[in-house]
Amino acid sequence: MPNNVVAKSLCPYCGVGCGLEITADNRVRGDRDHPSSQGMLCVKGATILESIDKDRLLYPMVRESLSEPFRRASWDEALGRIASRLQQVRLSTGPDAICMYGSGQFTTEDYYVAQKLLKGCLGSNHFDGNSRLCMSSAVAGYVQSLGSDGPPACYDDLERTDCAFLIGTNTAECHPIVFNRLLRHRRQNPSMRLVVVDPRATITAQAADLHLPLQPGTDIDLLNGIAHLLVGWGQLDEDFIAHHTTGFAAFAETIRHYPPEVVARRCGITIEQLEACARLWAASKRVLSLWSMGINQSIEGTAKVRALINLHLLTGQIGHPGSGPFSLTGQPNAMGGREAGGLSHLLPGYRFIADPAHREAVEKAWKLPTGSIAPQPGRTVWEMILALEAREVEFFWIAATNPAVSLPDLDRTRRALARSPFTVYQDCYYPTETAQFAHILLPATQWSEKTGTMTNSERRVTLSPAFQQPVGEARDDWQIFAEVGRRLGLVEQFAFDTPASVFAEFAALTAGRPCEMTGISHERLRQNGPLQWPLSSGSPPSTASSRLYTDHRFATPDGRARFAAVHARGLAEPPDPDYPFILTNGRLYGHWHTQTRTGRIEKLRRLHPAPFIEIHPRDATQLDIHDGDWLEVRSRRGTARFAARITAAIAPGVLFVPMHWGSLWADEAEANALTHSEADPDSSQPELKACAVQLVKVAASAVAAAKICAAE
Ligand SMILES: Nc1nc2c(c(=O)[nH]1)N[C@H]1C(S)=C(S)[C@@H](COP(=O)(O)OP(=O)(O)OC[C@H]3O[C@@H](n4cnc5c(=O)[nH]c(N)nc54)[C@H](O)[C@@H]3O)O[C@H]1N2
Ligand SMILES: Nc1nc2c(c(=O)[nH]1)N[C@H]1C(S)=C(S)[C@@H](COP(=O)(O)OP(=O)(O)OC[C@H]3O[C@@H](n4cnc5c(=O)[nH]c(N)nc54)[C@H](O)[C@@H]3O)O[C@H]1N2
Ligand code: SF4
Ligand SMILES: [Mo]
Repeated sequence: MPNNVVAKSLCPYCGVGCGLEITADNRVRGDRDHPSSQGMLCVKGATILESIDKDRLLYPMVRESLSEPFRRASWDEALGRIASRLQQVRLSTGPDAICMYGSGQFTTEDYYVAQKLLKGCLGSNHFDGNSRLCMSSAVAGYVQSLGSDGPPACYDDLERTDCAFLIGTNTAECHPIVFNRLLRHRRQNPSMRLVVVDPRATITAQAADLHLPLQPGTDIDLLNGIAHLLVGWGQLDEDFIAHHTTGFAAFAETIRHYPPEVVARRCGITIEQLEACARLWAASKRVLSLWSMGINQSIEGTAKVRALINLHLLTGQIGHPGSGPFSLTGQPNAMGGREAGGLSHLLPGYRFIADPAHREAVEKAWKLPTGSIAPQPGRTVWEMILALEAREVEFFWIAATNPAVSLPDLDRTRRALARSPFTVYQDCYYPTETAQFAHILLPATQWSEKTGTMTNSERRVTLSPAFQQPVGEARDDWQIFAEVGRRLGLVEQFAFDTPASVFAEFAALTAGRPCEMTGISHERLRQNGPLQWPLSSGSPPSTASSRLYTDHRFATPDGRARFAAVHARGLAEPPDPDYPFILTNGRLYGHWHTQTRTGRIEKLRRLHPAPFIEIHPRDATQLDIHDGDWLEVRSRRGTARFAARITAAIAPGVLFVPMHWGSLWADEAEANALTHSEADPDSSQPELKACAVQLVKVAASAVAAAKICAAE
């Protein structure tokens, strides 16, 4: 370690997973030795330390009902209340009344102990993570097409591709270091091409060689349309299709229905744009496709992912350097969450609750009697909201996520949260919007104060060590879960003394699984630096990048990847005469989600001082809207107000608002006051990216009056 560096760590924001160095004078800089980021860093990683000591939740707080103020409590009292309530609910109503909602901002160790507590000890599979809102369509798409979850590509491929196909990702703002690596590669290899498919001319799209500004929700039309052209031109890898895939005939029949004129019309692009895009797929030896929420957050998210993977199977572009489908993971440890079984249908080691052999293997490892893990998958987070409405939940535990801002249809969400008879909320900051729905607040340590591992998008595990003292009485999430397990009587099962021992037990459970990590331990990570899975205990730790399926044997029972025959269904809530606009939403470079950290950093607040709504000049002229005018946006579920930003970067008929401003940070500017909860049938991921809205111009004085009323 360089001598002025006190710790090497990992950025706790996005799934790029940049390596950080903390210097003796308490600054953060990029770690040049980290293979994923090679010393680079964006503004969020660079400023992270400034948020650590602001507005922290310092000690446990309790209250009997939501109408009372909180009072400070000891850990002993808070944990005692939790354990006795859990015991009481378990013995009276049963484990189905117990739910936990966690997060891709947990470490793998936190996730693992939470699974053991809920699914093992309490017999409740009702653990879901906010990855349900984020990566679950990618997970379902990988499983259905390739036989297992797990992104097949690696960041090295960013520098080996001939054509990067970016669809539904604003990589420049949301995965900046991935984007930097792509741009650097293109500077050195001017023949490399960058294609961006996004209804908005984002910063990412502005850098593209070809931007397809498609109508929201028409990705499957586009992807099937590209396949239609490739097949028509004979641009397919027949050998690969014959030996390594199934389902080609049904796929070929489906894409017959996507001729260019139909596709171009539906997508709102020209036939020339479509053909130019298909020609790039045909001409490039190595196409790497990157995607994120524009694909996943859709009622057909899984089918979109599969339609994209189809193109890779059609052209044999997978398992080679520089090519393959590559989901950009949102949160820093959504990957680790999937590995540890952190969704309501999963168990650790990429196992499934529905599979009896998988349940048995985990029960054995957990030294629990056969049948301890319930056979039915648990509730997804939206099903938890519905169960709260129906008063079926008697114990609700929320940790490391802020659902009173980030779940869809907030009016309904908040009413459901308010119905919970007992909610524990475990976070680092106070206040957050969700705290008002809690009966018990537990202060959690966060990045810099706790040791744990996270896995980034390229399957690389990095150790994030504690290098400073926890603030107040905060405790690590995994420790809190383990202590509750011990109080419930499972002393042996929860006898972990260090995060390294938690990781060791988890890694043992990955033996022989696609995400094998038996060759990874805290000690090896300390000695060797970040390591990619799969890595078995017999293999030497290697820092070389790895990809999956290099032998073209896939994780399906017959070893073949599966083509999907999927038709486009469009948006759940298309525009109509009453609600004529499509509202989409997303992220800004400097802010992170609900601003719990970034809203407390001066530099980032100055970078993005206020929410706004983007509207095309044509629509603005029609409605006599000028830059800065206040607009009320109404959907069937709620309203919000934003200052207009007129820009041709958005398609006519489409509007964009940032997702970052919850009720703590602005008056009535919540994207999710407007969104709906319709979700993908396979992944249960809600279509957060699109809903139908109407626009009403409001006088500035009306906005000011509303603000005064709200303040009173
Ligand atoms: N700065 C910053 N970076 C982040 C985060 C953050 O909060 N702030 N969060 C992290 C997390 S958890 C995530 S999940 C990722 C998200 O990363 P991204 O998915 O890149 O971010 P978003 O802005 O949510 O949405 C991406 C794009 O989808 C487009 N889109 C909308 N509808 C459609 C459609 O129907 N089709 C297509 N093709 N595109 C569409 C939007 O116009 C938008 O530009 O970012 C991660 N990185
Ligand atoms: N409209 C709309 N809504 C969206 C999206 C969208 O694109 N549009 N995107 C969705 C997606 S992809 C995501 S990922 C979600 C994100 O939504 P959330 O998960 O609600 O957002 P965050 O603000 O990241 O909340 C994380 C919380 O965890 C806390 N925290 C950080 N570290 C720790 C820790 O170590 N322990 C504990 N206990 N707490 C910790 C932080 O203080 C913060 O309060 O939003 C979803 N909602
Ligand atoms: S790109 Fe992502 S991981 Fe890297 S510094 Fe920025 S927020 Fe952190
Ligand atoms: Mo996400």
